[in-house]
Amino acid sequence: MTDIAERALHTRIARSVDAIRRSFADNLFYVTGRTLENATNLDLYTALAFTIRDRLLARMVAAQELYERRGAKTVAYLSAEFLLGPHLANNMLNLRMTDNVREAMAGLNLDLEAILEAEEEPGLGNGGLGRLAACFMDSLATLEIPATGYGIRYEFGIFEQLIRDGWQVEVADAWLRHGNPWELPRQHRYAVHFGGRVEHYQDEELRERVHWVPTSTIYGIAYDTPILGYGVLNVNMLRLWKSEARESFDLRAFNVGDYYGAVDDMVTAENISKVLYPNDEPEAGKALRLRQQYFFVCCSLQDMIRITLRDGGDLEHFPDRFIIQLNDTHPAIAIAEMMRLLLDEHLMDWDQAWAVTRRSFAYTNHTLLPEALETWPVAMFQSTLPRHLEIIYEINARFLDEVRVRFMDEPERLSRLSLIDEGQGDGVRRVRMANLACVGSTSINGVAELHTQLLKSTVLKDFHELWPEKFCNKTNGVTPRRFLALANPPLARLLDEAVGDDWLRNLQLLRALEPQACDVAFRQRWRDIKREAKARLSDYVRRTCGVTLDPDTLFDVQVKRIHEYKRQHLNVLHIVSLYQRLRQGIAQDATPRTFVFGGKAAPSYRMAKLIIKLINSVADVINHDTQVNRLLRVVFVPDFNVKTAQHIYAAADLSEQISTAGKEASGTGNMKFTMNGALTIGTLDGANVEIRAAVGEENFFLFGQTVEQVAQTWANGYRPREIYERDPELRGAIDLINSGLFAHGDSGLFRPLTDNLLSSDPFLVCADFHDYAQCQERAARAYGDPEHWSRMSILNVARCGRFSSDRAIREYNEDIWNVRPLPVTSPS
Ligand code: NBG
Repeated sequence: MTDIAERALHTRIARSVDAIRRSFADNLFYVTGRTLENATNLDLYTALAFTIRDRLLARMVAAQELYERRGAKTVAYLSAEFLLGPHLANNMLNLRMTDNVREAMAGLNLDLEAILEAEEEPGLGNGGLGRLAACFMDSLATLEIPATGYGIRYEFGIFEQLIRDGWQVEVADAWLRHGNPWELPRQHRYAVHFGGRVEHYQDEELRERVHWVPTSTIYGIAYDTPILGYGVLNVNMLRLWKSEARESFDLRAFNVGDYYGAVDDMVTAENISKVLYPNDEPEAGKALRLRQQYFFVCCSLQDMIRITLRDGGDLEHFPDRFIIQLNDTHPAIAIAEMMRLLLDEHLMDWDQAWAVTRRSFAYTNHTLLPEALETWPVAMFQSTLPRHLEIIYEINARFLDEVRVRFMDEPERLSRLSLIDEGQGDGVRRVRMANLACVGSTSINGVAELHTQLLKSTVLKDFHELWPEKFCNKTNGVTPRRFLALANPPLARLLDEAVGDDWLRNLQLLRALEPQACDVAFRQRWRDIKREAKARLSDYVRRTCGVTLDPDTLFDVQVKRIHEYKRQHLNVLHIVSLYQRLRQGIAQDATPRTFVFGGKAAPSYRMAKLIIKLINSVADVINHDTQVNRLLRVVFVPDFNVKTAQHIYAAADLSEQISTAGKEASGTGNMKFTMNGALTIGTLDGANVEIRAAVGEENFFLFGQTVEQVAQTWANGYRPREIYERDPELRGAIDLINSGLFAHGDSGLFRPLTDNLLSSDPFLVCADFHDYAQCQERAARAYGDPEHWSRMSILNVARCGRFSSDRAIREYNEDIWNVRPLPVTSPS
């Protein structure tokens, strides 16, 4: 360890309130050029961010030096998305400096919360998949496992959502506009080629070799973000790639006449890392997306190879140095790229290269929705990555030979397993990325028990029959640091008091809460904390949406991407039917409720956007109806992201996890709610099944068809209109929507939605409506008994230990990665 790193690692002075205050004043002046008198919140934030960064750099250097010196086996987590959320508070927490910082700021008459609020969210992800990657990075560092996250430094992350007249409006997310104190630009820079053709030749030893002659080349530059473990000295790296033109904008490199040509090159190159694609959109024609995937994977693999060789290893032993986890198929092209690098650049022969490649990769699948399984048209592949297509054909030929030996005379099985979809439907041949990922990986996992089981029996059935030993389940988890300690400090303090403060590193310790569920005084404090969180959310909602909420009502919350399979419209139908009952005076003794929604819809997903409009329209009418609005309120919180989420989870009484069974791979919001003491109303889908088993079925509101029943319903010939005709509640709700009441008399506005429900209803909203409404009634009644409700809520928290991402990462490590933790220690 260098002297500086070592010294900085062990100085206690730097953490004192006084030192923080001095360092903050220095940074304010030298970084932002401001003084306390004229600084804005953004300036204060920047100064504080640099103050914290100064304190973590020594740890970062120490950890990276140790990993390098030991040649430590490292997890490379490849993901097109990392939805980190704000850094500052998280880093203060993980450094255990929050109290000192708060005191230092208070000494300057500054409000820490207002400063934290000024941080732009790095929203480099769409939803669960990207957030999972962020939780995993947090746990890897906390468990002292050497790891690097590799991804893309999008200049624009997920769009910002505004609500205008009830509709979603997308605004570009210019998160870097004020700079980013948390990233360190590096000198690592790798060439990435595209297009062109492939030449075959014989080398001196008369071996067949291939040379790719690309038409364009760009560069990837590394930007590192340190990821701190909680309560340990380890710091891992998130390495994100930014694309740049061939040369920096150097006029000498171009002839003077081609100035604009040079500018164009630069623009084209920089486009690659420009913007994150929203998901739930058709893949078709997104050549840029394929380029993005290849771009970050190519840089990442070159980086890993450089590190392996730097430390004196040879590439045959690459799998002893790195284990690469593919987060969904977005980085699956890495399998072909690894082969290309080993064959063409490092001159291995095929068998050796394939043996190394296969040992280096593991694949996580995150979806069962067929439309979400990535495929790329062969023609697009050919023109973008001709050498990779050739390699994929070769992998496929050899793979199918292997299959033929096992399953003779089964052409259909062969065509299902093939890496190429021959395009029976539309005549377009496609590369199947999931098949490539399966063939090139040592391990294939789903993200909840049910999901893994369904993978084995449906989408990846043929692969499971071929290689059952490759499959395993790794149920998702979420980090309690961000989603409990940061999102809900009062609850965290109560837990410290009740079970000691080790629970943040070992969530299973919350078990010790169980006896407290019987303690009347404890339950009262539990309720006080929940009420406080609801008051905070109400305050936030009043400031941001101008809607007043009553913290003494049941807070019923559904926040997640807007998608038909997640069935926000089922929730709305129930609200409309409650409204109708209240209007008709049938339910005046009803439990007063507040329904909270949040989530983004993909910009071209019309039905999802119409659902947002419906929620807002229903909210508008109900909230203004003085006859009912003491008992019923609805609010849509705009721009749901990690930052806004932290206001919401803590405040929920009831968590809506109501996807059609078999559609949600796992869900992770469900876990965040549970950790914060919300009870779940949910179907037997994804991780709900395991949450229910963990917290006890009596502490969970279950409804809806099971996976088997769903299949049966379809097999029987599903006719939603008949349900509509039979069920007066459902009919009433749909008719009320169609009456135009929520659309200023426009009875056509929501027709696409209601017609869809009555004709095909692909997600069985009508089939589950009655059961859902009844279950909602049970939940409302249970809420009417606060002592009972608090007991259930406490038990949910006491039993949520399994849903920590620490547990998930431990399992990945034991079963797939086998990386030895390497604690950074402080020499005494
Ligand atoms: C999502 C699933 C969720 C799951 C997360 C994380 C994709 C493709 N999949 O159910 O829909 O919790 O992944 O595994 O975003």
